[in-house]
Amino acid sequence: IGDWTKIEALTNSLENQSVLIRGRAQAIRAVGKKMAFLVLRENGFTVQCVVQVQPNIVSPQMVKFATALSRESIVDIEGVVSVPNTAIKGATQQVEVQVRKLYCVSRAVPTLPINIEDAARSEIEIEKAIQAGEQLVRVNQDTRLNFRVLDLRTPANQGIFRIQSQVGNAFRQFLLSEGFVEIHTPKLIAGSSEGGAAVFKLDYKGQPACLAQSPQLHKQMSICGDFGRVFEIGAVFRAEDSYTHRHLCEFTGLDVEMEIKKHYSEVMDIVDKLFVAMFDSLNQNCKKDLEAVGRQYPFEPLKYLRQTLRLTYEEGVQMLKDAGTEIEPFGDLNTEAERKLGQLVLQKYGTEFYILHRYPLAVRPFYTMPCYDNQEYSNSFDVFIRGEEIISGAQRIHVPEFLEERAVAKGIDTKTISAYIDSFRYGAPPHGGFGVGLERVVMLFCGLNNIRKTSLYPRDPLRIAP
Ligand code: AMO
Repeated sequence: IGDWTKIEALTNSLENQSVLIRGRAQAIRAVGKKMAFLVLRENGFTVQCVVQVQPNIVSPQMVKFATALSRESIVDIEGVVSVPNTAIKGATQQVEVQVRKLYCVSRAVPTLPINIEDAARSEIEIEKAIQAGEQLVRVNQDTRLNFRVLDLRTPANQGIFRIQSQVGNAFRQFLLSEGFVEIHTPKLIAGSSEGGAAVFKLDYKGQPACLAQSPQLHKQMSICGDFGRVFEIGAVFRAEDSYTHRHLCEFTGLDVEMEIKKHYSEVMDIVDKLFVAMFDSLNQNCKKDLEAVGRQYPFEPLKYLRQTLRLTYEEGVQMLKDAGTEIEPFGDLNTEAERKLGQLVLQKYGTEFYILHRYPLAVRPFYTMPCYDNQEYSNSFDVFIRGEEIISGAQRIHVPEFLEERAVAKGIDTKTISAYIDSFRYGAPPHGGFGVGLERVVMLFCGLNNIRKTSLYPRDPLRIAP
């Protein structure tokens, strides 16, 4: 047995050569008793394999065995590459493999809860198939998520999670190159880190505790521990009762915290450079994955500028007002207003990625630094892709007495965060940071309509399995 060849690498240049391949049986078709076609799939690439009776090489039993294989079984094949005269439909590779040996490595059950080919079709393809009178099962989201292991095998899902991997990779690479240190903060903590009630409570050996709503407290404390610039990629837990397209009960947070010399714009500078580098790297390194996603869920590439647009909250509210949408000057933007502003920004500035800063203080968490010139506003920002929030960030209050005062004003039990507040009593540099939702970045970059598509095994108020 020689080296393994990837199905992706099966091209004309290998004509007449022996190859050894492994893949899943995507489709099996018998032609009488002497011949069968087997389409094998590996990483989204497919090849047609021909099992044909040949004296001393392929027996009628082997053809029978191939015909009886169940879809999605894993099969090893040794065979010879041939180039047919006509184009091959239903396979990505335009060569065939004439099978000499065939082994079933792992057998799938005969009836699958999801047909992968049906699950991989776009809405347009489904409509066409229905019009053509084809029998097909529309696979709904719940069924996909219930049988996620099968659903993940579609080319679009393979693409989505490779893109997700590249987002994390680009985030890490960029920050390391800018002198940030990767940290790992505890997920079991004594109290809420964001204020508010959306925490999963648990019993920690007799003490009340909860799952961290963010690494907020400990990433700031790490700045007090003199790391200067830190980041984390980790799980974030929110017990929100949100049944929306963009909320999960557990998501992956990409968090940053850094010392500031003069102004919170230093933090926005990092957001700007980081995301332009990330989008560039996705467009360069994930071309095939983006195409695979786009084939099932068509989308336009994200429009972004080389230098990210920054608007103040006041400017955003004014744009909305000018377009006839009334907004509370010191309230928050609701989803509809955010989307509307996204459209207005695209029309005026030609970008779908921008920063909105100087939010009203009243709508930001207790640890947010008010603006020096007007205490009704704060040194904070949100960042949007296609009119939806992907990042919140701010300069933090580093004066312990003031921090405590703000926490009390927001109704927070300061006993549960006393170690956090105390860490500012030993000298604390001015600092700021931001938190990004990984699943939201992938969802919005790819123009997808639901965050469950970009979470490997999503957790929402109704789902904790698989
Ligand atoms: P915030 O609560 O805005 O800020 O969260 C930061 C980012 O995380 C994502 N996000 C979510 N994603 C999926 N499901 C949810 N339920 C959910 N909630 C939030 C969003 C959001 O922009 N500590 C601050 C960040 C900071 O200031 O550093 C925080 O957690 O993309």
